[in-house]
Amino acid sequence: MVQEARTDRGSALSLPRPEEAYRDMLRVRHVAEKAYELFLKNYIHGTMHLGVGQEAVAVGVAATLKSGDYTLGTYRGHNHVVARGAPLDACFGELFGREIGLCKGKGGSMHLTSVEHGCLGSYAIVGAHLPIACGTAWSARLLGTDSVTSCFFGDGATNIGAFHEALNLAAVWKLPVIFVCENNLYMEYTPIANVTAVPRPAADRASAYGLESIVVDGNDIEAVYNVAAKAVQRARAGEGPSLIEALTYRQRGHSRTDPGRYRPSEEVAEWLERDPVTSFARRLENAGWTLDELARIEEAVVAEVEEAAERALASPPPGPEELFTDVFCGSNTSWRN
Ligand SMILES: Cc1ncc(C[n+]2csc(CCOP(=O)(O)OP(=O)(O)O)c2C)c(N)n1
Ligand SMILES: [Mg+2]
Repeated sequence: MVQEARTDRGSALSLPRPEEAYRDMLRVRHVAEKAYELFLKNYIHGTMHLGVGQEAVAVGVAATLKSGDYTLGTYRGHNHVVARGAPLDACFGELFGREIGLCKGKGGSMHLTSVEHGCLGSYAIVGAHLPIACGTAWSARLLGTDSVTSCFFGDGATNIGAFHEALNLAAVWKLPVIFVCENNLYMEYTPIANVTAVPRPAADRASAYGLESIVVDGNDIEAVYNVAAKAVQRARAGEGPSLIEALTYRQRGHSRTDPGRYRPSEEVAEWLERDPVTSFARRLENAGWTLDELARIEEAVVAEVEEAAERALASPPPGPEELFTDVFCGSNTSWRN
């Protein structure tokens, strides 16, 4: 039986554009799946850190941002750059080291960057980018724009000095930045509790900087959207930073060399049950989308991802003349001025 689309669909959801958000979550998920397939075929050199299972954090926050807002993330950064709308062929091209890549193939998986889409870098040094996020937020103040910076990092970063320095500075200067800790229970192979004095690594430290303690279900895109929207509004109104701890789970190992066997199988199974993409699909179905429609949305995204990967594979590696371009920032680079 063909289901009829309901006319009031979506009215019970708190996300403004639920279908778009679903499409973005699927893009993020299928880019990761395709990247994994091509990694196994040796198209991606070095390692790669996937954010499969953490899509609701990236997409939920991105849905609260507008053009001109900044995003900084970690080596587990594909999700955030795709969620901000960077072209998929350029994302794949960067992973494959091709000319079409976001950084002409010179950065690779851990350094996806797209200034045009507000993505001011993915950083492989744990915690290093939090003070940089203070800098981009401070630049908005100096330039008199209403730009907000979103800064994503893992639970492990909360034990790094730079986390505390950045939080303190942002609070003292009331900087327009939202710090988002993606608490996925592990820092590489180490469970949080083994090396952290408090159970909630970010939220339990918020009061040290005069900030509200915010914990959110990071697998629930609506919940993420709601807390992020409030934080962004606060930042734009000049009321200073927020620190959000999003509880989530990386469904795969830390990087491609890690099968993740140190995790109890019941724990993995429990989190797979709470997969953010399928949970949101169920919610859309309850809100009036038909299963057919949801399937068609996914088919279209899969086709889009396949085509983007093909285009990237057809692109050549950067030529030797690119070796010294974009290495140092020239004085004519508009985003620095
Ligand atoms: C300053 C620094 N120390 C150690 C490492 C090695 N390292 C890479 S990822 C990682 C774990 C970080 O865990 P978390 O912040 O929770 O992020 P997740 O990988 O879970 O997203 C470590 C220790 C590093 N890259 N930088
Ligand atoms: Mg972690």
